Parts: sequence; C-alpha cells; structure tokens
Amino acid sequence: MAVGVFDSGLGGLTVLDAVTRRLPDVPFVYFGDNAHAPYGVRTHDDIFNLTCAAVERLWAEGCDLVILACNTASAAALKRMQERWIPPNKRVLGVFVPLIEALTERQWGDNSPPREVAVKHVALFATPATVASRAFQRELAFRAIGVDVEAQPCGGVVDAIEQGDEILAEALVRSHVEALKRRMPHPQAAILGCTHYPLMQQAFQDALGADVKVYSQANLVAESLADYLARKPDMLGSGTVSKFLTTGDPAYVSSKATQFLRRRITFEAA
Ligand code: DGN
Repeated sequence: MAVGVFDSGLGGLTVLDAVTRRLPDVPFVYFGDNAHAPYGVRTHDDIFNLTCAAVERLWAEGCDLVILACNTASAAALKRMQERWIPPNKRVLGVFVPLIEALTERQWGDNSPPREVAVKHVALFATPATVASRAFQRELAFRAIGVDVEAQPCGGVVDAIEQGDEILAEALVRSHVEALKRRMPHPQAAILGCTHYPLMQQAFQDALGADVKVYSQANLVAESLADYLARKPDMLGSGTVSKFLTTGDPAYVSSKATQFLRRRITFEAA
C-alpha cells in the first residue's frame, strides 16, 4: 500500500515531507526526474511525455495513486492525462485543486457551481511554464467568480534554491513581488505555486506584507490526500516499501536532497 509522489526534481520533497508527517504509516515511492529537470522551461508536449513515463514507473512500483507534486507537470500535463490516458483503476492527482479549495473555502471534492468568494485579488507566483498554462485560473473559474488573478513568472528562483544560494533566492523573490505589485498593488492572498517556494515562504511574506495571506501547497496537499484516502482506502495500491527513485545520478541527487531538506536522503536509480 504505497502512494507515488512525482516531481521533476527535488522540490516535491517539500510535499513528501508534509505527506509523511500527516500520514506516517503510509509508505510512498518518490520519483524525481532529475535527469530532465527543470521542467519550468520545457514545452507542454515534452512535460506531458516525461510525466507519463514517470507515472508509469510509479504504477510499476505498485502505486495505484500518484500525486503530481510538481506544479509545472500538474499545470501542463494533468488535464491531458486525465482526459485520455489514465486507466480506470489508477488515479493521478495534482496540486492545484487543494490550493484552490482552500482559497475558495470549499470542502474536498465540492463540485457545486462557481460562486462569489471573499478573496477578490489573488497573486500567483510560479514557474514560467505554470504561468503560461493558465491552469490555475482555469481550475479557479470552476469554483469561484469575480476573482482577479495576477500571475508572476518567477524565473531564477528554483535554480537559486537548488544551488543553495539563499541571498540570490531572496533577492529574486523581492524583485518578483515588486514586479507583481506594480500590476496589483494590494493582493489579498498569494499562492506559492511551485514546489520550491515553501522554502522561501518567509521571504514572500516579508515582501508582500503581513496583511497578505500566503497559501503554500505542501500542507494543503497532505490534508487533501488524507481526506481522499479516508474515502478511498483501496487506492493505497500494493507497494509496501518507501523509497526514493531518480533518473539522475543517485549519489549526486542524494547529496543535493540531503542538503535541500537538511536530513539524510538516499536515492536509487529509477
Ligand atoms: N517542481 C517544479 C514546480 O513545482 O513547478 C519546479 C521545478 C521545475 O521543474 N521548474
């Protein structure tokens, strides 16, 4: 009974961490497509093909349920996968819906028609590919009306975080927030729509100001997964052992992951 967690690289470890804290008894298989990261600058076709290959690998590990922890993959590939690729006995869930359900104060899986919500001005920070997909706005429009979304592609932030360059990452966050505020001076809420940004949550909050509510996905995704498994325990699949797989060099990825999460993590070859 294992759950698959997919990301283009290391960022999904923030989601995995939250999931394992919320569901400590559920084994997982993490798949990082480090050989092809970052996804944020790839074409949608490319992202679709890479994501499908990774999900098939997780199914082969006995994970009938796979979380696309990667926002870029959720934005660029998930809808196409759900429309005509996923067999009926498997599930692939993305990271946008839990965020949007929190933002619009909906219960899990509430598919009632869109309605007015309290938040009217929302800032979205994400990779260039996620912003270009407009997937967030599309999912939001199914649930809310009258919400103005201003999206800021945050080039450079993922690379700065992965290089461990906190000073550069903070400077980039400040400049992206300033750029957004020139277009939307008073956002009420901000969405951190990238796996890496929870690590910079304080920098976003400081640059946005204390009156802006910042939504970060890791805990929301973990809560939503716990809800989902309570309703569909049969989706736990047949895998029994937790492990970390990578398409990159396992020794190199293990050392980067250990530095990224500040705890020992050992990857094996996918
Ligand atoms: N994991 C990606 C995301 O959440 O958008 C960030 C890294 C990348 O591939 N650009």
